[in-house]
Amino acid sequence: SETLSINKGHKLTVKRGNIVEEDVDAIVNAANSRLDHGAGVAGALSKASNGELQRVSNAYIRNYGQLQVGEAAVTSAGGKLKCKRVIHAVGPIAHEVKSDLACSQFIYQAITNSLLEAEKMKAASISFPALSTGIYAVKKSLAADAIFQAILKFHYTSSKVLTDIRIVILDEDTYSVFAQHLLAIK
Ligand code: AR6
Repeated sequence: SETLSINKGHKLTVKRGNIVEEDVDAIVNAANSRLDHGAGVAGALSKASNGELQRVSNAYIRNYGQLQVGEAAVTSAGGKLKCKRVIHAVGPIAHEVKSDLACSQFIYQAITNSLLEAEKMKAASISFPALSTGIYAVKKSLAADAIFQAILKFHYTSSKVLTDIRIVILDEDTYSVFAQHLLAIK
């Protein structure tokens, strides 16, 4: 894994692994607007929670309605996952967005909104997936740029409690793109 020390005691890490196994205060899910956790990160989280994450997500949708692209919503994790809460972030679908700029803005928003939710719940640690780079097919390099921009911007303007930010990626290709980007920031 690659780690960047943002400042005293604050770190940003890109690591290879299954996000489901993360022992952090909050895990961010790569969700869709309906919080319908079929495949990818969402499917894996839902399965690991024994279906509990889908049940609480259905309740969320009944109460508050669907999410927009770029939004983030918090639910409990259900008890089986190591984290207490899941932050559902909705990234853009590559072929539904007009331009690369719009795509990166939606990712930036989704990550920023997730960080704001993490701050509200006073999370000290959080694990993000490589949002939109799987089923949603956004260019890995574009997604990496937007995700790092959002995290660094947030860090310089707010975070006091949130000291451990991780990006956890299952596949080798996506991991190497994100690790290269982090090295470039260093
Ligand atoms: N741990 C870490 N990374 C993973 C894992 C895992 N368990 N599984 C996949 N990845 P995706 P999206 C990587 O498709 O593109 C779902 O059906 C994967 O290789 O999970 O935002 C939702 O319900 C890729 O690099 O998210 C939505 O409908 C990255 O995580 C839709 O997919 C994100 O892939 C969201 O698509």
